[in-house]
Amino acid sequence: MIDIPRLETSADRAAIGEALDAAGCCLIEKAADPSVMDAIRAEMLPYSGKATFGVGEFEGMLTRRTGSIVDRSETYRSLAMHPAVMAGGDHIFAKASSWMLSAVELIEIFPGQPDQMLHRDQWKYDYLDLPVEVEFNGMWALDDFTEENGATRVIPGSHLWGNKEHPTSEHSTPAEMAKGSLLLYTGRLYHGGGPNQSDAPRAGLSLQHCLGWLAQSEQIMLECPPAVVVDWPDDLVRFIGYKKRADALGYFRDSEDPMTAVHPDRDFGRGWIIHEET
Ligand SMILES: O=C(O)CCC(=O)C(=O)O
Ligand SMILES: [Fe+2]
Repeated sequence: MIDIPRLETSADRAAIGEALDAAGCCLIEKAADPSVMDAIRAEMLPYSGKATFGVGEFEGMLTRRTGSIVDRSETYRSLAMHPAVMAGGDHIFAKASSWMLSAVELIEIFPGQPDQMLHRDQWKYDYLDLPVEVEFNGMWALDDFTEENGATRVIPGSHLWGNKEHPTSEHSTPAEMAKGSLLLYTGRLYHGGGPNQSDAPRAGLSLQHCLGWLAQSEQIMLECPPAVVVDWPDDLVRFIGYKKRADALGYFRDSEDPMTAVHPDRDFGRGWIIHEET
């Protein structure tokens, strides 16, 4: 097994692309200040405190998942388009018309939670052995991630495998990282939450991004309707889905741009052809 490529925050876009091609994952050490992680956690506390444990083994009966992060956490919004995320997504989806945010989830693995089945996130799009990457995901460490507290386990290089491999935990390695670090990985990489054998929960902010022509995992646009996003930067609003996703895909009303729903007084043009991100 190859090692997880570990990059400095100063790594350029090409280095991130090369690491993802080679390993299907990479880790950006201390990509954000730990205080930013604490702020996200504090903003989510009123909601995570009320969230319940998973109902199935995959979700984790001792794992708490809290969503709707984009509207609930202003601090996350400032991080959503982090340069490393954009570099990775632009590289993985280089041939696509567009890509976008698909889901953001606070995942807290509590003590006693056993390891999660190793899986490929893109199995959500049916159990197809897709020949291309259709998802690009990540995990912000809201705590220090250690093998003991359930650091996400990955199999570097497994993005090139097929669906028939049935890897077990021994084939994987824990993505140990300091608070504020960012693990990036593709939709075909085998990975899973690690077992928490410590005495405190492990919190991570799980990110998912997908090709523009796929359904988002989370109904982000229902959570963030036009009245909620009206004062947000245009690039963020587009990133969560208010955009034409490809030619003739994702238009609003009479071939209008979905941004018209947010800003009826502005002119975003009409027509099916998209001119951005092609
Ligand atoms: O919490 C983790 O470390 C990973 C969780 C995960 O991969 C998933 O739920 O799809
Ligand atoms: Fe996963």
